[in-house]
Amino acid sequence: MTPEIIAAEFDVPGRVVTLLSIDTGNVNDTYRVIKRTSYSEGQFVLQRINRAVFPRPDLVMANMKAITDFCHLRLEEEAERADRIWQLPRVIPTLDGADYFVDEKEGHWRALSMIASATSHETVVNVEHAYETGYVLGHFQKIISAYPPDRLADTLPGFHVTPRYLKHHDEVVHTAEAKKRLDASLEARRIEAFVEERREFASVLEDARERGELKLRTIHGDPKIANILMDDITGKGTAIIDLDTVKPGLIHYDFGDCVRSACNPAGEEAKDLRKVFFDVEAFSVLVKGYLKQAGSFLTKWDRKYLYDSIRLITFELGLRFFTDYLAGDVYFKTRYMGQNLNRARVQMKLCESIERRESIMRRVLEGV
Ligand code: GN1
Ligand code: MG
Repeated sequence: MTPEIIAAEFDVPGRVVTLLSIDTGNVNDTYRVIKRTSYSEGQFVLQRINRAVFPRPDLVMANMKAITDFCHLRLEEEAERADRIWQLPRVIPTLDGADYFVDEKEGHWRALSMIASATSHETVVNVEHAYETGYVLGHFQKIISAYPPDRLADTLPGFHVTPRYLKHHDEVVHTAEAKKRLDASLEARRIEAFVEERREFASVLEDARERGELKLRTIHGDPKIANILMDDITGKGTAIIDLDTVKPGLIHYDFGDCVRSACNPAGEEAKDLRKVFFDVEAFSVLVKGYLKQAGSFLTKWDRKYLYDSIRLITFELGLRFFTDYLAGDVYFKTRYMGQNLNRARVQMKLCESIERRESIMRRVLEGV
């Protein structure tokens, strides 16, 4: 079945005009679908869930449906008092009323409503954008933290549990493929040494969780800057998208991921490493926006680990890209040979930059 035929299986009026591929995601296949009737046009997002990453797409969809229904109710309730119109994609049912469509090859497809007149950016474009990025994350966390995490399935066991990525790395590094790639590249060996030097640090959040200092909550899982949409008309944040990793986790995974992606002006795919650094100015503004919303629910312990979460999630993503490179590029989609190694280099450079700014970053986190 072609994506065009699958698009017609969802409950949106009209005929399919075209499908435009959106290739910014690293995991799922995503399309923008345009449908027309004789009097109007409707657009939505069509995605094939990556089965190699999400072995149980049915549970991903159950989580997504539960959390979006919950959030839509809350957003409606607060609409009168809100300073803006908050939006969140809705799961569009199939013509049979299901939350997803299964094709003849067991591919799982879903349709999501499109947030119109809003833009996603890979990097921070100005001060207001940095503030709004933190504000949107804090607002979303505030809403979903009221949703009991034990009602959600764990769709990706070990997701953001850094010691598990380290263990996986340790298995992969001994394979023939990894040895070949390490032998061939000085850069890969340099990253390998970088990982070794930070082994101890990898368990900082999980140790705090085991000690009971940090608790599992409902989290987004992937709140990188590109998943936070800015309203084209007002310039304010309006929605957070990409909800397939909503599940139980630590809010620190989200904070760290949002900050590492927003405070690297060169972006995740940078090729010139000299342009990669941690932008403390964007960071201090983002933190202001974040705390405006999140200040009310963060505990003393939550605050204590905010700095570590930024360093850790940056390191973790570097490690994930690097391990995938060593494994032969089996998890993240790539467009050129060596892309995962390059992505790893970017995150590790950023991690180094974060480490060098630790004291000022801690002051920013305490001072607001
Ligand atoms: C992946 O596909 P995308 O871009 O939404 C990944 C995230 C990474 C991100 C880095 C399920 O997300 O964890 O932070 O790439 N998602 C999964 O860009 O592994
Ligand atoms: Mg994602």
